[in-house]
Amino acid sequence: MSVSDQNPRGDGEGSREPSKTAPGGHEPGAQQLIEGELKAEGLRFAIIVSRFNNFITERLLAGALDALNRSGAAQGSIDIIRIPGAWEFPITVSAAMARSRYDAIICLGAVIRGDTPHFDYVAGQAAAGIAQVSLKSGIPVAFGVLTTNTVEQAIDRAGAKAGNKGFDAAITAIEMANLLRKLQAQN
Ligand code: INI
Repeated sequence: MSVSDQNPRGDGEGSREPSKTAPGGHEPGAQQLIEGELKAEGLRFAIIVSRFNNFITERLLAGALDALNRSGAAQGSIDIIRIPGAWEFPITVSAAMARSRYDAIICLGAVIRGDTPHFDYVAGQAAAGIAQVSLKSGIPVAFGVLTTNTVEQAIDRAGAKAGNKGFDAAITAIEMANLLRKLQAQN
């Protein structure tokens, strides 16, 4: 049941007024719920995965593929693009978008803090650059790039104690691709 089907008590029972339904399927003045389904059928994805800290990023990739396959992604609908490190995400996302082939892009990487300020430059520029190209193109980009203080924290987020952020990023990509399709179709 969508929010627009519910009465003010939110239980879907009683008090629903008949015959005021607008052509779009919702009552005039009522709230309309717009959200993306978690179904990957008919969608095409690029997964961009960095080799740096690959003992972590390969686990993120396994999680992302698991999520896409379990959500119904078709064979041949997923391209895997490998890059050296997180710094290379923005330019690669931009080039992938230029192919006009993908409904969503998933970035998977691991930036782990060391003894120098290198971490801050790499993590900061990767995040800012990815956000910038995504906003410009209108294609959703899921940020599955770990930024952690320790290797243990990265392991926890790559399939151990704290789930798998690659899986989570792929689910987000599916939802956002479906949501943007819907919003664009309603224009
Ligand atoms: N790249 C990462 O993906 N993670 C890191 O933790 C990292 N550190 O710490 O240096 C890293 N550096 C490499 C960088 O992304 C570029 O590939 C490199 O500077 C070449 O442009």
